[in-house]
Amino acid sequence: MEFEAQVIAAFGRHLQVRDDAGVCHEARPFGRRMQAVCGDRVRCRSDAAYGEVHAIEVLPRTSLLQRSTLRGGAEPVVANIDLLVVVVAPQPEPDLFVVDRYLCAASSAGLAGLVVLNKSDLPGAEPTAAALETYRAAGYATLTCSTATGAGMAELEAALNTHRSVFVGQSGVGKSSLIARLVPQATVAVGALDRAAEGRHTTTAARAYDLAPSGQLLDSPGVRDFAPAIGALDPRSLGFPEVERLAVECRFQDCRHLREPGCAVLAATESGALDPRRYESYRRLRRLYEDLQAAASPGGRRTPRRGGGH
Ligand SMILES: Nc1nc2c(ncn2[C@@H]2O[C@H](COP(=O)(O)OP(=O)(O)O)[C@@H](O)[C@H]2O)c(=O)[nH]1
Ligand SMILES: [Mg+2]
Ligand SMILES: [Zn+2]
Repeated sequence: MEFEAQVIAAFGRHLQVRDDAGVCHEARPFGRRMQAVCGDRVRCRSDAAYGEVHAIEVLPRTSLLQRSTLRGGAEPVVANIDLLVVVVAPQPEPDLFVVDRYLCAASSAGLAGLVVLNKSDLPGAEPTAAALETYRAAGYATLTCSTATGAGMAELEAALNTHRSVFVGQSGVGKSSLIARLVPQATVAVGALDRAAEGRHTTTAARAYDLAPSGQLLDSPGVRDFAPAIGALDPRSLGFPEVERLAVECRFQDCRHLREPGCAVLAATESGALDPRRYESYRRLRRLYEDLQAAASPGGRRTPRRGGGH
């Protein structure tokens, strides 16, 4: 028998799918090349004789968040979402370069980006709030909340409840705590280290939670290092909205905004109109982008600089 279902959890090649009647099944992708991720809609075949369900086809995706492999290839992370929520907190200390890269991956996938500062109850929340201001100026939605005090939780819920969102961010920022508050019936492990998935090359594990009235939240494990898939990035801006806005004024159409004459991005950095840390982040991603392009091309270098200069 064949049926369609949504992948609601993916642990490598172990899938949990939910059919349109709401029944969940354990399933395995059929064949080595079939790669289904959380959020995917899949066509399944169940073999009554063996009690096994196979996902045999991934149905067309409305969106796909992808990351880069060390060789410059693209690896799917989650599918069919419309909003990427990057969670940061005063503790653990935010790595804003990783936040930037997630947001670049979001824009290359056509997703809106929301930056959430959680743990606003902790001292040290103010400097992080200043960083949020930079994201707001760039054009992203931002929000401050605390799962400990409940501050900002109603606003967060309102921002999410009609979207299909993915939560990303460093391990320990409170993604699972946020989900536990937003989806009270969910069982999530708060404080659990996402150790198995922290490396770039380990299996991606993600899980979907329903959110009333029509939203869905996808939890994804924390990663220390995230690079957007380079093939999907806009070569002109790499997904930085400020750079995209400025680049139309650059003298050269193919300006890389590094040291070209007549570069509007460099001019804006010098005048202070463009945040220097965001520009530095652009520069690092540009270097990683070019390294990975070289690595991915035939005869290319095999080991690009990791993390683009971390
Ligand atoms: N002070 C404070 N601690 C929080 C808050 N939200 C989560 N935590 C704590 O931060 C730790 C990591 O939370 P968790 O949800 O597992 O983070 P995840 O790794 O991003 O899923 C846990 O000890 C939580 O209790 C908050 O708003 N304020
Ligand atoms: Mg977690
Ligand atoms: Zn330029």
